[in-house]
Amino acid sequence: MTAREACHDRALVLSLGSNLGDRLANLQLGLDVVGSGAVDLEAVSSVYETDPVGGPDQADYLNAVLLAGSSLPAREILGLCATAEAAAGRVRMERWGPRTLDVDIIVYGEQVSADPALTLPHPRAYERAFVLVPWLELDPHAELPGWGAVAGLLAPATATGVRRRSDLRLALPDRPSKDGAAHNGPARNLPATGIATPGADAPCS
Ligand code: A4P
Ligand code: MG
Repeated sequence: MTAREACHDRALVLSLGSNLGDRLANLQLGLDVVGSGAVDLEAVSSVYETDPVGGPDQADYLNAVLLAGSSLPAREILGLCATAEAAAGRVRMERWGPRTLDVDIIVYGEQVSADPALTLPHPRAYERAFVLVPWLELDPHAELPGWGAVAGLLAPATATGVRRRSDLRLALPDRPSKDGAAHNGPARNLPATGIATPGADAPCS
């Protein structure tokens, strides 16, 4: 049994994006804040430099995808995403406009929702190469509920604006040792999430 099967109900796919300020540091901060809650980060993709999609004329983005597991309600995960964005000093000016950090929930288990406040799967993920390319890197067999295989969604032409930056890297927080006794990280200075994460430090039940 994997750790996720033992501890978490659902597989979580998150996307990170930044095109303002220190883009790499913003993505790392987002990863750290999300991983400081009851979200078990399992893998992070390479960092990709991507042409902006939609919105005003704006700078290129750095994008990455996280694979995780969690048993939190989806609303609490959305709250963690908002906390991460706030920690990076995000200011909302216009839709699809430049941002220090965007953290979106792409998929949460098999959950499907049409609620505008939390739409699952993410309503535009199916057509966004800046999400699909890093996700496929981590999981070549990834499936987007309602859409099918991610590999089948990614038309070669749409991936042209997505360039892997092999010189940039995001780090996952250190994980507990196998006996559960030691925990080395995350070592960075994290802002308080202000979000209740019941059971975050408790053994799996
Ligand atoms: N919301 C609903 N569903 C979700 C979800 N699954 N995950 C709501 C996260 N949020 C979700 O988001 C607007 C509202 O969506 C929130 O109130 C939330 O409750 P926002 O982050 O405030 O604003 P936004 O990101 O500008 O809007 P939107 O429509 O989510 O934008 P997208 O579709 O995420 O696109 N180009 C490149 N290359 N790379 C990028 O990362 N990102 C965008 C944003 C545009 N172009 C880009 C990139
Ligand atoms: Mg967003």
